[in-house]
Amino acid sequence: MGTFFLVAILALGFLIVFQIAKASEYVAVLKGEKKTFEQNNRINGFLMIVFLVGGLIGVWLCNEALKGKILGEAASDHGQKIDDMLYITLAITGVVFVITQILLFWFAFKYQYSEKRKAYYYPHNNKLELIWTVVPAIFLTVLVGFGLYYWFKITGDAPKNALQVEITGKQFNWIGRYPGKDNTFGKKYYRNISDPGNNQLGLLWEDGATHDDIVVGGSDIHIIVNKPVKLIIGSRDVVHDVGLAHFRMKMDAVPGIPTTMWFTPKFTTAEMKEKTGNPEFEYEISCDQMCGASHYSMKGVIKVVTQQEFDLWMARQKSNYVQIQKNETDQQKGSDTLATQTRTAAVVTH
Ligand SMILES: [Cu+2]
Repeated sequence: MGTFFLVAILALGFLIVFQIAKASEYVAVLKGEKKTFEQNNRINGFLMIVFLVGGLIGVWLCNEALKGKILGEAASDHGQKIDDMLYITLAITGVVFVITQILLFWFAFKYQYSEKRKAYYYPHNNKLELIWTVVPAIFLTVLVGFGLYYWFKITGDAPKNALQVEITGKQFNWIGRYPGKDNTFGKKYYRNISDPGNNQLGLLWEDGATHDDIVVGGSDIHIIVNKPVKLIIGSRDVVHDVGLAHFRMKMDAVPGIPTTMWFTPKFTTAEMKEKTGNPEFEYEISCDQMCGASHYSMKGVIKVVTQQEFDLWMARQKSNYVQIQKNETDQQKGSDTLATQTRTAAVVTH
């Protein structure tokens, strides 16, 4: 019903504009072309100023209305730098925007057609062209240069003491892995992936380094405050993207090609709960790449905790290998008990 009304309103609007245009054509014929032209010219010139003032007020109002509604302070060291770059870029382009818009509309108004004036023919000026090419080029080079510098830093070598966490995307959630005590991620092979067999990452058990690897769900990834963390990102199926808006970080998760990025979180989840006044606050991992029907549901959580809390949490984790061994023993025990029960039952009935 709503769509019907919308279409009806649009059609009606079109009809009205069409009728007005037609009517003004008849009026022009009656009044004489020249007079109408002059009148239209004045109206258009005046509208240029209306657009200029209205537009600039709109920009200011929009800014006021949305102030404080964006993500707030960046929660990582690199995030802070990225925000600084964004604000510097906004300030420079903002000043240029305001100046050029004022000139554009003001000139259109001031130099509207007049019978008394003849246009000055001025087709070429090398000096001017050089200035308006070189000056923006310098500014853009500096901005892009800073961007590249931080990009190489974020994707480059992490500090030696960095915590290593592997994040793997799949349709439709995340899997985290820690290297365990040996600080080495064991080998994996995609053909070994088995969800029913509790080997979500396809770890190769022949490689001893896998035995202490700890695999956690995408809502249970823990990292340490004020300690660099290196994320090793991959995917099990299609291209996903680890989006960490609060840390201002994001990186594609590509099957077969590990990508990395590192940063240092500045506030624990608990501190952020206080800072934002939101007791439900969590650092969210969103998938920033359209990856299929349930793409929207790929929410993961990164918990930023103190070193002490992290150690306690880590001590409680069992490696994927140990979990599988335990399951197998339990199953073994289960079938043994069943066999004993059947035997006992057989003896009783006898
Ligand atoms: Cu995804």
